Amino acid sequence: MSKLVIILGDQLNTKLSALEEFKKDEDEILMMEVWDESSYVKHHKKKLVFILSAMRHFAKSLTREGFKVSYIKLNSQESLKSFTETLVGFIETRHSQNEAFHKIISTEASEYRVLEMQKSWTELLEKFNIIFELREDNRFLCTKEEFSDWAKGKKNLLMENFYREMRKKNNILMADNKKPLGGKWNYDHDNRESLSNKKTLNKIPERFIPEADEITREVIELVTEKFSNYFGDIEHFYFAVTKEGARKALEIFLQEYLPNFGKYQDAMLENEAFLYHSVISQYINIGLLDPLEICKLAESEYLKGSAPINAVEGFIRQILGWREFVRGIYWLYMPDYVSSNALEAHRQLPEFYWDPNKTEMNCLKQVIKQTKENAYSHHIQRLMITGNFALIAGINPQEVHEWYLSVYADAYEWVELPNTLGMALYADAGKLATKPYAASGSYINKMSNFCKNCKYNVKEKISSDACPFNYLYWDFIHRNASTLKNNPRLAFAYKNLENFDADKLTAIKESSEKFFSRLK
Ligand code: FAD
Ligand code: DLZ
Ligand code: SF4
Repeated sequence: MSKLVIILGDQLNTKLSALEEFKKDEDEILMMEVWDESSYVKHHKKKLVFILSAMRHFAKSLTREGFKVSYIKLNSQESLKSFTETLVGFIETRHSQNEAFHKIISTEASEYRVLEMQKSWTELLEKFNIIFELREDNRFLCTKEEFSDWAKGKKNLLMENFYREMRKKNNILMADNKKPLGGKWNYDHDNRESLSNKKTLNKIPERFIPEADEITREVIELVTEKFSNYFGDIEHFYFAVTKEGARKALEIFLQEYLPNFGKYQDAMLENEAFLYHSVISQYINIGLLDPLEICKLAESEYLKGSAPINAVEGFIRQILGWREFVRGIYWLYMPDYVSSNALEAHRQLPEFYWDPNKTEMNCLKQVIKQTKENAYSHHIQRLMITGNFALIAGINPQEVHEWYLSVYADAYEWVELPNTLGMALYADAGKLATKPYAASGSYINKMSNFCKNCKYNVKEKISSDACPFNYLYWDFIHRNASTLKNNPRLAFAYKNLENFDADKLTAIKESSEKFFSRLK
């Protein structure tokens, strides 16, 4: 009797724990495309094409390597609503053909929702006399247990401290004397240059775009037919869908973009969605790239002298530090985390998040337009434009969460939720970030060229053509004083607020009210 290994859509890697001890001559793999996974949020069409095409390519490469694979396609009879129903249907068919599995193995799902489902399979499969084994996810550098051990007894969980531990544990950018290479742990201060007035623009290299093959074209047809009402443009699909393609994209990034990654990490430009970012999160999150290998390759660019320390350290910190840290936070606080709303924000998500033509605020229009086109926007755009607006306008965190989970090709709840609820909205009362990332128009004007083409005036604070970020920022600070004023990182803002006279405060409130009354 053989074993069946289930591989989920974001587990596309042959080093997956569920595949350990796999016997090619006896065992079998099952991969399932199911309706529930396509519809738990209305995923961006490019995200759907990416994941379904990558799953199909992975199954094909497994077959080529001699694995026996059963693959259930979304538009086939066997594909049912959920993983559970589809799995049961599959086992029943095999039983009716006198083919039985004695054991089913799976790697823990990356998201709470699916992990709970997997946990129910032990009892379910007993009825079929099948043992179910659920293995730990080995695609992360810090286990859930290690993270909760690290967090134990700490009043505040600081990413920077966690990151240093990860550097030491994985021996990345470390000198022999256990000190950081280059002398400093963190070069963030060197990473805040703007690009808004630069000739350097001409030098941003062209992006690598692999050609869509027959499998991808078939998935594009499927998504066009079945998910036409979902958000996002399907045209100009540009993601790699194989391990080799993702690796090529990474190598091009390391050679052509990494040297400038640090310096311009926070910069934003109209019509330049990617700048010097790596655009690889979607590949790492589904298993096509390995996080430790990426960090080592980036480190070697520094050791070879091809990229400066601020760029390499900054890039590695995102993967070894932030990525692992947000996952740790997710598992430490789920399931309650998803419903947090510390700032009691209840306003509904404005329509323009789904249709950029419905706003005249150019920064929001441009970032949402890029999101619609690419299923991508870079970190500062997510945090300081769409996130910042949702924060200061008091948009309901659960609605914002659903938006971020839908619109980006790299979005899975374990990584999206802490970034949205914790980092962008401070809805978790500071479990992830030490302060809310609230900012007025002057930050956006400093870091981008969006304000040059905006109907609003970024220099104006309150008048009818004033940039809404300016008065909404102070309205936010004032509105949330009881919760935030003792935060030492906001001391400067609250000190300023104290000096506002009553008329100024009234004008801020009135402009904000007026803005909100027009917001749909
Ligand atoms: P780069 O800027 O080139 O960074 C390199 C890599 O570092 C990324 O590929 C990613 O794997 C990792 N990384 C960087 N920042 C973070 C972070 N804050 N958390 C976790 N990993 C990070 N990232 C996702 O992968 N999925 C999401 O659903 C997601 N949702 C987000 C929602 C909000 C509100 C915010 C503020 C951030 C979110 N991020 C998310 C984090 C980050 O914005 C993306 O990882 C990054 O923009 C991906 O683009 P890139 O590959 O070009 O990254
Ligand atoms: C995101 C996604 C989608 C859209 N479709 C599928 C699918 O049909 N089959 C599958 O195995 N995985 C899919 N995924 C990824 C899963 O949602 C992902 O594996 C879980 O979210 C992990 O918890
Ligand atoms: Fe955005 Fe204000 Fe600048 Fe317009 S003026 S682009 S709304 S920051």
